[in-house]
Amino acid sequence: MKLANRYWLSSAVFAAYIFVVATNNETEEIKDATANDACPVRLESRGKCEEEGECPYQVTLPPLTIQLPKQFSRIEEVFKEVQHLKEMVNNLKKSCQDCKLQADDNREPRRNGLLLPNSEALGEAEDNRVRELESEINKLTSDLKNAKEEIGVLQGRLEKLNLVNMNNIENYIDRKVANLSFVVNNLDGKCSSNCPNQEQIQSRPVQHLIYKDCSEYYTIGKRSSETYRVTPDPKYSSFEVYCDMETMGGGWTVLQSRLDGSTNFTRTWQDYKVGFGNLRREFWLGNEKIHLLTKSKDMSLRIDLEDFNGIKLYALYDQFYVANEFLKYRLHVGNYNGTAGDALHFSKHYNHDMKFFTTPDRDNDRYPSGNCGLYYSSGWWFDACLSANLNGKYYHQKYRGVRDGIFWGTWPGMSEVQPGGYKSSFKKAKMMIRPKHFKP
Ligand SMILES: [Ca+2]
Repeated sequence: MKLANRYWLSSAVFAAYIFVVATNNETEEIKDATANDACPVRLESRGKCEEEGECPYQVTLPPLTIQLPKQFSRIEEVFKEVQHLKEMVNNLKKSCQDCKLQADDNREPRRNGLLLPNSEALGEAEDNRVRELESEINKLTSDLKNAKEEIGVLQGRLEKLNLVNMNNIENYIDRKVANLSFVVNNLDGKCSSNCPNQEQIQSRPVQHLIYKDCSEYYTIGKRSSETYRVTPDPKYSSFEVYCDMETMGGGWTVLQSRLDGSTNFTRTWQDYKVGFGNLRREFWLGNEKIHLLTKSKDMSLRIDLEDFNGIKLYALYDQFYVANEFLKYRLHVGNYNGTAGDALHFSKHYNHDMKFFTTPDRDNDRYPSGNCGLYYSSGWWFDACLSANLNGKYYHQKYRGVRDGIFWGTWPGMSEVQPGGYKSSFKKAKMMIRPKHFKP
């Protein structure tokens, strides 16, 4: 650019000179100069002509001074400024490149120690890698957020599940049973109001009436203690029970009896469910039957005990209910009265109320390190483990070792036995129920 400008300036000066010469040819001054020998402009041939018309000539021009307008001096300044600006631009360009290289260095200085600042391809690879990492981080952040939301949902479900605990289920079932009982009773009423006429009755075979428990047999005048067939729930088949028609007025349905050790009470879950033994001697009526007998009426439980010294005491509970198998035949017992003491609610740590049934082969107790049913050789509503167990082994006299005999923790002198000392057992034990509001 500088050269071009100089060339342009030289051309302009020469053109101006030619112009002056051409103009002066027509003037008086030129005429005078031609006449004058001292004329500074001379045209002369040099050497011989090789051919005609092709002789070399030279023009000798005098030194020429032209007064240029002031603006021409600006051109040189402009050249200088332009040159200066160009240098500045080049410097800036270089600085920019340095900056970019430095930035590339700082972007990922530790990448395997192989970063080559001058390699554009590698720089591009670095950029791609950074973008990949950013994408991965975004994805991980999104996943984390989703996982957090899922955890929140699961926690909510867990809290709801905790609310639906066993008590709620049991209450729900109880309400359903109460509703069904109400409906059945209503249907019974409708049936009796639409009784068939006398001829129809006579033409039919004689139908047996249904008795739900021993108290209803008592009500129709039965006074002898023996076995009777009861149907506590018409939806299930009837079964035999032993009725005590003497104790406290009678009307008792016996659930359990111990008197001579003739029946083994170390039994399985299934045995305790359906019942075992001899109804006239020793037996367990069966958890399923006990549930049916207690589920639709408020029942009282009476426990009679007799030790080998001939002492007879009793415990009476105005509340007694055994839940169904789904609820592991859970015991509900309360409102104690009597002489033997409330061993079923012995203390805060020994309480059989609201406990599930446990057998040697089915651990539902509250003892975490083992099975109380297995350790004490019986099926019972064990806590962790016991302050009462009427299904323990039958000992005919005092015994030592594990207290796995028939046991009632509030019996006089029963809890004072030293560990390893002799333990008392019972000669007789009996559990029986009748409706809470029954009046013999
Ligand atoms: Ca256990």
